[in-house]
Amino acid sequence: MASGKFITLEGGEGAGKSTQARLLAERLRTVGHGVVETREPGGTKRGEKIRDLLLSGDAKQYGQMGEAVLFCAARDDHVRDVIRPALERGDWVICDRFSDSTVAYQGAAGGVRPTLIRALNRVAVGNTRPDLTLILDLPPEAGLKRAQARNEGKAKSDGDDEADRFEGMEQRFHEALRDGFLKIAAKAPDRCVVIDAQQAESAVAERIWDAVVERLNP
Ligand code: Z5A
Repeated sequence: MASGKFITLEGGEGAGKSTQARLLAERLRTVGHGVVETREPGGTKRGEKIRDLLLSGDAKQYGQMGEAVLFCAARDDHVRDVIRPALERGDWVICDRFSDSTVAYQGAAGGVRPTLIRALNRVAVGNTRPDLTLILDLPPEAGLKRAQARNEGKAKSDGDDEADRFEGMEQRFHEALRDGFLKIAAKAPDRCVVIDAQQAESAVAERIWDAVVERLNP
């Protein structure tokens, strides 16, 4: 039934996903597509409440499995209320993180068994799977430095300088995360394209546009 296209951006902290999601949406609009920009966790009022719980660290007490369930509960709501209806209208959906983040964060880096993550994602996602996933790859130190610089800038303007729940994890976690995303890409080459996110913003945007043109012919 769906006639729009579903693109997800994935990767570690500070890889440039939000920046590139915005640039890609602008470019797709200029060629005449309706575009819905959204993110996970979140994307709906109920999902944003779950996001607050997760990113504040309040959900840490439930353990990695409990957090995986919460990410997937938010995803289920998001897919039903926002993503699927937009695709059915013929819009293009650009989502900043999606199911691969649960595979990488709670699975590869967090230690929840892959079969459990797959089962949760199957329930939340159903047939609404991405047409294209852009995996923005860069060394964790570089991404964390960018995220930190952005947080410091934000702290100056709104007085909130906290790193979120996952930015505060140790180096080993971020290495496992990067490895997890690269493994996802290697297992699903028809859906995933790895983008070198160390380049300048404009160069990353061009590489992303090339991938979108090649895979989805916008
Ligand atoms: N999470 C999970 O564990 N399980 C799940 O299933 C899901 C999510 C869905 C969401 O946090 C957290 O939830 C996330 C994973 C977890 N972990 N954390 N932390 P979020 O939405 O608040 O943040 P994020 O998704 O991790 O993204 P980010 O760290 O905020 O960064 P980003 O979106 O990839 O990057 P950005 O904001 O576009 O750029 C960061 C800074 O770098 C900014 O100042 C830019 O101007 C700059 N930038 C961007 N591109 C460049 C280039 N190319 N060169 C130089 N500087 C750049």
